[in-house]
Amino acid sequence: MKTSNLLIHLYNNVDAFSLKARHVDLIRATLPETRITVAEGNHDFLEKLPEADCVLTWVFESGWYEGAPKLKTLFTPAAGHDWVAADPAGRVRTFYGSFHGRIMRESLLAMMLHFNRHIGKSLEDQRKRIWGRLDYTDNVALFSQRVLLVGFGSLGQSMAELLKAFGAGITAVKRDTAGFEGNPNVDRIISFGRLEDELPFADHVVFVLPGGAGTDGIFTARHFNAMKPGAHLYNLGRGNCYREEDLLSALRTGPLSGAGLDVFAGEPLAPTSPLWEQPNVLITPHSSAISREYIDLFIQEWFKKLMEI
Ligand code: OXD
Repeated sequence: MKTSNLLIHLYNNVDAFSLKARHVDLIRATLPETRITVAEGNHDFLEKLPEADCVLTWVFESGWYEGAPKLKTLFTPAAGHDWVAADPAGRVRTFYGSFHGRIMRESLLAMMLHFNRHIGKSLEDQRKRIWGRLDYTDNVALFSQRVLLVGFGSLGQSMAELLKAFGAGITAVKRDTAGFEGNPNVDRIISFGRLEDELPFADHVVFVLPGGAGTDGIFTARHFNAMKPGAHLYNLGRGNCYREEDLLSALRTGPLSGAGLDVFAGEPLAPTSPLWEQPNVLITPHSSAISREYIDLFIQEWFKKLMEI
């Protein structure tokens, strides 16, 4: 699709999520015939919006579409639909990012290896100058383990590719499995209704689900009870899919041995949350997608989509 008037507002308080001069240079070089405006803040963005036919932005409220009569396409890096509303009139095509998997799968792997290789213990021993070589009998390799990916959109699929290379056995859970049966990176793909049958066999259960009413509380206390004793849970999607009280209870009294948590029911995680003090929990501050390559990957994906649409 040809873009004549591009308006960019890609500032984010996470520096890696903000547009840099080198990105603007690349866009100018790739689209020499396009008029490119980089907004200087929200006010400037809204002022320039009436002329734009394509927008790259982190935030867009549904009421703003009325003030954008020439707008045809809107692209946001976010995977979730939390910050950019779709056009209520359905006129403007809105595209959400689907490039995050290549970054987030490395964050997931770091969490898994942290638990499998007892890195927390090594750090603690190092601080105390302890040579605890005899305490690693529980070390385990991913190639002997089973991973259950709850959610098999672009993130889950990318994670499966990496975990498969490590030799892990992989089952994916998807609401609608049609068309995914032959995926070469998973051993099995099942519908959500069969999740409870798989939980007793999974060493690692990974949540990469979108937020919203469709996933609210879908993993219940009954599901936690069905998990394999000693299993680990990871959440890199949204924090609404289980109750944190149920998670805590599974961490304190079993069956869970640990959890790697990047997202929470409320963010930032409250200083009073008992999760901070739970010893078998690894907390990251919704940072699993933060990486220097973030905006480069977004722009690559955007160029590709522009050619396709
Ligand atoms: C997203 C995120 O892109 O959570 O949705 O970072």
